[in-house]
Amino acid sequence: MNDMSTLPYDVEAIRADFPILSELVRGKRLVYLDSAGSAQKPRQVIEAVDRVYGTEYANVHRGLHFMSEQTSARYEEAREKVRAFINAEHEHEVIFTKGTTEAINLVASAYGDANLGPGDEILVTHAEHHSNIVPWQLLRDRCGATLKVVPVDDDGSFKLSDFDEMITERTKIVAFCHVSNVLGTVLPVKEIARIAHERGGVVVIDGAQGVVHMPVDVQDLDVDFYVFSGHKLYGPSGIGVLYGKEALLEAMPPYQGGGGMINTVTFEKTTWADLPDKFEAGTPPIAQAIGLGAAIDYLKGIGMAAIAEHERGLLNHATQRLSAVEGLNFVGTAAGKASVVSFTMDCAHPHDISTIIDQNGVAVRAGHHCAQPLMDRFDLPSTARASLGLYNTNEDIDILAESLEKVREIFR
Ligand code: C6P
Repeated sequence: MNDMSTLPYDVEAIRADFPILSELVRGKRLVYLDSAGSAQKPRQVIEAVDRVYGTEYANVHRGLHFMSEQTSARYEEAREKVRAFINAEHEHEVIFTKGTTEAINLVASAYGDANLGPGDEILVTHAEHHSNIVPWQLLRDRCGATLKVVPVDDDGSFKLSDFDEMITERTKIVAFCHVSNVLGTVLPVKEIARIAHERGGVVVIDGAQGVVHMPVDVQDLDVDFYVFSGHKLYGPSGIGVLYGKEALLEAMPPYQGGGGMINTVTFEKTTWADLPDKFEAGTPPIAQAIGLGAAIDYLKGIGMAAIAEHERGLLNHATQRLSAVEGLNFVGTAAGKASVVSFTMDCAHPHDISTIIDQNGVAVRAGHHCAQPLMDRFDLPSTARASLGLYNTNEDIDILAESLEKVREIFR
């Protein structure tokens, strides 16, 4: 992906682009630390979606009238923006889905059902989100394969040597997160793909928390599938991306049947449309895709490398400030982690932490983060999680730390 910005990082100017950040919560400044749950939207995205509905809306690829042609062009432009953003080789390797969850289910069904059988293995890590566990369990139960789990260490790090030991010639699918939504651990995707390919496995990367924090180049990583959600990438909800290598997508049967994905239909036989339409049955999320394109334009204007650097600074500050809070324990401290900070406190349950600091306008997520096996691994029912995004500041972190001190006072 080619970043366009050469300007210094101006977080106040960025914050001014996000209308919601000037909303007050219980009379206090909103300190939004739940971007891993869903990120806020800049006005450029909000206006792009508004423009679709206000000036150029019709169904796509179905009409020969002006509005349909306009909307279809904008929709396909969004696909090209996604292609460039992740450096896919071809536009038709970008399939629009509802989100990460649907994209993984698509691969598990369309690729998995056609290629896996009894005795084959699917490898996931212990740090996966339920979206990257349950679809593979469903596949396992349909086809008789085995689901194997690569461990994570006590500090949340992932050891390539563990993976290397567990992968076998029977491993057909390696389905790992790029970045853990709980631990912030960044997995060495390029090395994982190299090892998996040596053994004949196909690599599916859940990039929901990866693509938001760093530049992603799917050709350089050499992954077979890479999936992510628009709403975590400062774009609309209801839109996601499945990137897949052309040859794999070509060979896969459709995931869903319906309008738009066919070439010809008779009651006897249906033939499929070419990529990407074969995997986009029904009216797609049109305004959402165009909004995602606007989010990508916005991110390119800032630069993903610059965002990564800003977030590194935030993570350092958060690590330092929160370490000083008595009785606070970090969950996930792997080297090189992304700006996702999970923690517990010895004096209070994560739900109490979240409820109390919410009184100060501080939004964090508390719970199992849709990663129950990982909570079991750490023997925890839940954690509190502050996830830092491109618009956060050191002041946000200071307010979080002060609010946690109040939690300590209340529960001491
Ligand atoms: N994690 C979180 O608070 P969807 O819901 O399809 O957009 O994304 C699912 C998903 C898949 N993988 C990872 C690594 C994720 O973090 C998520 C979503 C949110 O952590 C909501 S549960």
